[in-house]
Amino acid sequence: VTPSAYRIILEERIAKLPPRARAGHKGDYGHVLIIGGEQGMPGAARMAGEAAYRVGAGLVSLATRGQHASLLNMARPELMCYGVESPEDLKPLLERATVVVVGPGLGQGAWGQMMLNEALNTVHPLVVDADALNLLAKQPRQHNHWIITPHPGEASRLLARNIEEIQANRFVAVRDLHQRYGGVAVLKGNGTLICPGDLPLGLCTAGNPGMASGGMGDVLSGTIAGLLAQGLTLSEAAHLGVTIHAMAGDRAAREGGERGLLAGDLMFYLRRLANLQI
Ligand code: B4P
Ligand code: MG
Repeated sequence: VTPSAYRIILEERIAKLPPRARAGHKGDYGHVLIIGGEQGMPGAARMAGEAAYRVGAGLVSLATRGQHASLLNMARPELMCYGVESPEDLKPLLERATVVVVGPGLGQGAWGQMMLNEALNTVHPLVVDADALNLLAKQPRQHNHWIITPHPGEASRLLARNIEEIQANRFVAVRDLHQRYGGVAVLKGNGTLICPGDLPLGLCTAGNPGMASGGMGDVLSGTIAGLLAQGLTLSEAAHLGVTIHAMAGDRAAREGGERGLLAGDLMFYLRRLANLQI
């Protein structure tokens, strides 16, 4: 990759969300469905869902394990939470959604695989993260209507090369992810890279190591989905989502320091950044 093939995310790449119309209603701002929350991991789905709301999605539903549905609903009552145990349970939820996220806390068991298979039938924009990526690595396929958001560990499985190799050649890796899987590829980490396919690579210089803590990735996938729900394209949502997620992490770290930063601390700043339009 030559230097001219990539550049820092420039302002022109940062799409603006239009102001909300005076008579706007929740149906105008999309319906995000988050699929995840296998046993022991309901929090991941909750954080993705909350982030989608905080950047402006009109409605957010969670499709999760049956025993987690009421717990998640109590934890964040604005989230509509459905216990799903079969593809038939998921179908009507997929029909109502306008954007789908699959992966946060999905696990790699039979339930997760079943949910992923069904989610891949959607015709709507799809964000694929976490264990959905680990499952995808076992059965690679291409789509043009998805954004994949691997960290270097997931990228190593998706590309069948070791993490050191990925990290030493991140620009090559993100392009290879796009070529092998289609859509928009986001390679997370210090200096997150975005390969939209039709534009030079984007590099995000915001973010900090305080963000190396559980749940940060789930907040990113929900953020991107919330932006897609408001009508941004895959490429616009990936660029704006990565940028405001990293900036929210920087603002939260400025307040209280990097160490001890929690993914949930970003929510307050995500809302501000989604409104301020950086
Ligand atoms: P998992 O155990 O699968 O982690 P996870 O559940 O996906 O975590 P989460 O969803 O909270 O965070 P994510 O990374 O998705 O995998 C962790 C394992 O993967 C590690 O033990 C390691 O083996 C490997 N791995 C992951 N990242 C690695 C790296 N950078 N180098 C080497 N090995 C790595 O999302 C985190 C979010 O925070 C992203 O948006 C990311 O860009 C941001 N972030 C994290 N650290 C940052 C930093 N230093 N600077 C800027 N942004 C940062
Ligand atoms: Mg993750």
